[in-house]
Amino acid sequence: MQTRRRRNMTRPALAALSGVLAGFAALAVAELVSAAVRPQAGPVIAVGGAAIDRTPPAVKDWAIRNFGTNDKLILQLGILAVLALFALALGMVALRFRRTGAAGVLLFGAVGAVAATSRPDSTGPSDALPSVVGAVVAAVLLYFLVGRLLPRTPSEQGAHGPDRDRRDFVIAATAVAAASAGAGALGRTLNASRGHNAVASRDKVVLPAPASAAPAVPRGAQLRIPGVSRFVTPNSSFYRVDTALVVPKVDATTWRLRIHGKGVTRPLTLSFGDLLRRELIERDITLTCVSNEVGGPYVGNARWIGVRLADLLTECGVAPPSKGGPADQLVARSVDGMTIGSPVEDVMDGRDALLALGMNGGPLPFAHGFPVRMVVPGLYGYVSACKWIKDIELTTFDAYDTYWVRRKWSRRAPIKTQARIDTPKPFARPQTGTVMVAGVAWAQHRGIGKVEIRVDDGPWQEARLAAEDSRDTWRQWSFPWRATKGGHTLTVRATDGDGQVQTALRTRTIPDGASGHHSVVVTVD
Ligand SMILES: Nc1nc2c(c(=O)[nH]1)N[C@H]1C(S)=C(S)[C@@H](COP(=O)(O)O)O[C@H]1N2
Ligand SMILES: [Mo]
Repeated sequence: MQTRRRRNMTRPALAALSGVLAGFAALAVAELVSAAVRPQAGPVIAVGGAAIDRTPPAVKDWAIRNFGTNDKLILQLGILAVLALFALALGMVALRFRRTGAAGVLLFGAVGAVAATSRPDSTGPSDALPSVVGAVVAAVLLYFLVGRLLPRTPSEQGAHGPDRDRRDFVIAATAVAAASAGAGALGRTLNASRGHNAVASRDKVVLPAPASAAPAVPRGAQLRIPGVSRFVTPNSSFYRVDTALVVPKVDATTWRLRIHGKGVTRPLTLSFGDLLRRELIERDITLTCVSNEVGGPYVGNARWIGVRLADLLTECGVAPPSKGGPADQLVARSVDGMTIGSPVEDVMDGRDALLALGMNGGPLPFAHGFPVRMVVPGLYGYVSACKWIKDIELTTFDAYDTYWVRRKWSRRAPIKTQARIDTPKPFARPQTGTVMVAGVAWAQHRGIGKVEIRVDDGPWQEARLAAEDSRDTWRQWSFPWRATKGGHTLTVRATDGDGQVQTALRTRTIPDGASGHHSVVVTVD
């Protein structure tokens, strides 16, 4: 038997297309299977999550800085682009070596399976299924599709000739594409409706009136100057920083929180209802991310409702180190495998460290930790604000390093005093005359005592402070500047409630938060 090879350029191109179609089919089937397993077990999510965990801190910081909350979308698009390239290549390999090409597809499935099962939130070997089933289907399809491209023996070809072969391929490829699109869409829909119970449980939440309500925000805490941040950040514009590619949708009715560990004489397991029935307090607290650059956007202020964490810990028999307790670190674990470590001393020193159930008048949004998260005034989010919390373990800093600490961030990270100029914006062109310079300053739990502005290399001049809400919130300030023609640099610095002046020393965000002054360059016309 002798095979005839048609040497034209379209065959490699069609083989590459077969690779891409097989890759598409793999992802579509994986999506469908993940709907039966767990949405987070899908290969792109799993590989993306593994990539996030392995990204060097500097790169992660850069990504957060440049893509903001889009960093996750960019990552997923990147993964898809890499997959598409390999799929192209495998298709072309399969034209010469059909089995090798198909085996290559299986190898990709193995990568997805390993990533999915080794995620910290993995629920077991079933997490490998989306990748494995997707890859097996894709390997078979690639073998089959490329088979349509191989010339048949003259006897097989019979009277029909190469045109019939080409038609066969087009029909097969179209069928694969259509079936994949269908499977993928169905998987998407099923995955979207999986959060149904969680959504229903959130819709049913009615937060009781807090026993201790937050005092009304003083009139005058919010300046009426265009361009200044809203004093209370609406949930829809509250910054979001986390490692979750898929926002965890937790069903509050089955959610439990366990408190256990060193020095815990009475371990507790609490339901959402248990927390709702406890004494609730309401507080305004400003959250800040350690990845916030000087002048950056990762800071927001909200009105939280929650349970005082110190009371719960005391009930469990926990004592702070200063009172002889053996545990100096409280490790919070989330349903998605995040670990966040806070000093027990800080949590129990009288500040309003909360297990928060509510944010700005409603239950927590899913993206901000529904059903329960931690909030501790004065500590950066990565050492205090665990979202989707499910477990609290008392331990020591010596015994356990949390997620970010393993990635070279500091074990302890109180929020550094910062001031930000909200208006004028960088490179603005205001008119000569009085220009309102205004913004926010924060030094949570110490409060803001003073804000000063410097124009070019001039002296520091005191800005006017807006009313203070609490020591745990940011504070607005303004400065009427007599602007003169030409280019000017405006610089701001704050002094905290303890009288400590914000340092001019510029540091990076790693390892414990950026320091230095924010400045804005403007040209006065
Ligand atoms: N489960 C979980 N909780 C988390 C994180 C996370 O990645 N996963 N990120 C922390 C960080 S770094 C910050 S700054 C705050 C941000 O909270 P927000 O997204 O509600 O603003 O959440 C903290 N809690
Ligand atoms: Mo953060």
